[in-house]
Amino acid sequence: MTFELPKLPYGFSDLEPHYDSATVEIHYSKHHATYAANLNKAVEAAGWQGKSITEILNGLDAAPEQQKAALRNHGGGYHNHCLFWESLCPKSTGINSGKLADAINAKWGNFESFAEAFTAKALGHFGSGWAWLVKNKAGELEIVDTHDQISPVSLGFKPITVIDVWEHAYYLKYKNVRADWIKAWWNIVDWKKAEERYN
Ligand code: MN3
Repeated sequence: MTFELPKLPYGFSDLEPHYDSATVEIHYSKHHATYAANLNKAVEAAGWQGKSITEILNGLDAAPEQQKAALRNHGGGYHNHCLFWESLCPKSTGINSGKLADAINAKWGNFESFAEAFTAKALGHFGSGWAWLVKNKAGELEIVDTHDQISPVSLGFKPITVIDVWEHAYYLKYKNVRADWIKAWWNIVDWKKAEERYN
């Protein structure tokens, strides 16, 4: 199996003004594409053709020693970005009802408290990485961050939604001000997709 860039569910400019078209285009067609290309090289070198991306990310311990880092970095980079793009939409509907909304309210009291906690995690992440809303092995929601291209799948979590806080994800528009990118991200979160993943 060759891993390919997934088709974006919107055009490069459709997330404006919250996510600028130049960043979306470069982020997708350069950064994400490079992870896909390097993942394919690592898969071939490891003789791991035919495995799915989740099989790869769940099975890193068993990877050939020389390909382990490449599979972790490029496999994670490939899959994290697939999840990231799928988690966005031109106009966020918010989340008012449904099982995910209930679980968020049960864990954090209300959506605002959850949003505060999630923003704090994304803002506080040191260096390159990601902040995630995940379901843990016990089926409970958690907010976690991962460094570089570590995948939450490799850590036993089921991803629900995600923000990329590498500088390449926001520097063109938001420069060094990660807080502004996080604030903008809330306007383009696809909660229907998150709900689908949660269920
Ligand atoms: Mn990125």
